[in-house]
Amino acid sequence: MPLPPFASRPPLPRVRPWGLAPLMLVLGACGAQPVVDEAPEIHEIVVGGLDYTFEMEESVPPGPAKILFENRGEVDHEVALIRLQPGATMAEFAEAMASGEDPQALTDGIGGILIAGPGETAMGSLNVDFEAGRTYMLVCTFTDTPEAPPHMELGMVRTFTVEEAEA
Ligand SMILES: [Cu+2]
Repeated sequence: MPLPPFASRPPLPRVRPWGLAPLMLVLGACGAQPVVDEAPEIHEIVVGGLDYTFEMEESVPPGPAKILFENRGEVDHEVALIRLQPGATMAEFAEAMASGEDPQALTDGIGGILIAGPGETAMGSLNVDFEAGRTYMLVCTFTDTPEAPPHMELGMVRTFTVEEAEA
């Protein structure tokens, strides 16, 4: 069966009152992970996007993980994975965003972005190596109309922690 032409897909309405461009600048801080001989177990994490919240575990084990994104809502959603600086909080991040300040100083790398339409699972996945004891943040910056507040202001922002490494 031939695939439908890509152009037939209606464009996703997407308005970003603030871009993730500043956060992209910290991409380089993520660093490459060394290749090891023994393949470690990859923890699969499914993030659910609802109108307007994220569903996932409160904490995850350290080490390699694969993140999938399921949109369980009725509007388009994204999930951006951001690692916070040690000690930085989601509240500080939200405050910086709201006041128009650059929140980059509070972040320590972005793991990528997944996008999914209503009822869909994002085509790709994020492969990350979770650092023990760190706090990561999920955020959706989409808005439903140009006048509407970004989803993060409606509740689509949350953090989760990575468990300490086993002694
Ligand atoms: Cu959203």
